[in-house]
Amino acid sequence: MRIVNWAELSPQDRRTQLTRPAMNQAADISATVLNILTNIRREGDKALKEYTAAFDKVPDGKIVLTQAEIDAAADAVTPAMQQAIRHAYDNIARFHAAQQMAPLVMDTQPGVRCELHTHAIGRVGLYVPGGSAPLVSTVLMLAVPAKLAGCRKVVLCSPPPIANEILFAARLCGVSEIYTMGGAQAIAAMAYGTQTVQKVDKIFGPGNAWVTEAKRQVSLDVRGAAIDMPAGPSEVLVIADDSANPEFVAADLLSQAEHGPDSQVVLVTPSITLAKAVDAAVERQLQTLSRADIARKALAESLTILCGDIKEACIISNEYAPEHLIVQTSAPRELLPWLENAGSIFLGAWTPESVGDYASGTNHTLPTYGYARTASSLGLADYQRRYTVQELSAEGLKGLGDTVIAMANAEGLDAHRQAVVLRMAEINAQEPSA
Ligand code: HSO
Ligand code: ZN
Repeated sequence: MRIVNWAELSPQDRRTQLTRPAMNQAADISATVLNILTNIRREGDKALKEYTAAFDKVPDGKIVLTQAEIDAAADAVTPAMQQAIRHAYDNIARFHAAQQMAPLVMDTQPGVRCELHTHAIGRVGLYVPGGSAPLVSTVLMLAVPAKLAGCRKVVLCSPPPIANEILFAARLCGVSEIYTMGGAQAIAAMAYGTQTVQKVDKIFGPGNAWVTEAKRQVSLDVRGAAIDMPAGPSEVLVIADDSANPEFVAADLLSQAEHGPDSQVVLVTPSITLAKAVDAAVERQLQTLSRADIARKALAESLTILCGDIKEACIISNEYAPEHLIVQTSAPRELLPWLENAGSIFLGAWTPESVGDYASGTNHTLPTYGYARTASSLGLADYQRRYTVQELSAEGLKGLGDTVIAMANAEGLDAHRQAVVLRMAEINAQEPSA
């Protein structure tokens, strides 16, 4: 991995080092994606069939899986695998169920009641990518909170052939409908609906550049659907000091690097000894990995930053705002107050990113590409909307009316004023005069 010394870099160079590579395909594919979206929006199933035949190789347009097909595939999953998926499911369900917010009800002044409630988003669509690694964990991360939030309709789509484990997890989570389709056409079908595919209100899940661009476009169209979050390539930043086990650090960097050639991997450490030991360990461990080719490509773009001390490491991490932040230092929890921008934080030697990716209970759907500065990790709240309620008694309106009248006067909005004045007059008329 390339090593840079933070103290020797100018402010401009520091910014450059922390800049992610541009996601430059977006411009090239946006016109094609728009075309797919428009055709499916206008022609529904007819266009969808053509795209799924061309891209997903579904020849007869049969994209809906029957319950019998789902059952046959799910039942074929080995008992050991079923047990692992159930174990992960239990932890994820426990952590997400606890996120349910109690309604907020309060009187801001006597007779003026204000309430904050949540309601599940009605229909959600989950996208689970196919490709070289079928992400069964992603089914759990997307579908568990959807069901716990109480979404009425939870549909899932994934390009064929859908792995049995994905279907087992989807059935376990109570997904209502499963479609074998992928790519921009899948996003379009869920966002706009077709004769076969139910329109959804919000779309969740990772995907390739086409899926990401399609999600972006439908989220900007009022006829389309909302989306979970903007997405970029997956990434990890590790803060480590001399106390860290270089083999552990190397393994964590590699588990990110194996996701894809565009994965981002950054090590920040004040210790040149550790940096060198990690580098050697990465090289050794690469020999044993099935996806070493992919990992090598990601590592070629990756970076080790030598910093002055651990506090500076935190500042660098905040600047980068990583999706995953792993802290392997002598007192990792003490750094938490310093760490401002990260999607999910993994504290200490016994907490590899893998546990959060699969089964600790936290969600692995996280803001990438620096969006961790403002965006949050996926949770129950993303499947709900908040709304407020207010109710005033006559006493409440009496106590608040003059303020509202004064403000309506200031804004020159007579009808607003009148709505209060009329009622105040009625209240005064009803009150027995003293
Ligand atoms: N690290 C990925 C999630 C994942 N890892 C799924 C393994 N399977 C993005 O957070
Ligand atoms: Zn992962």
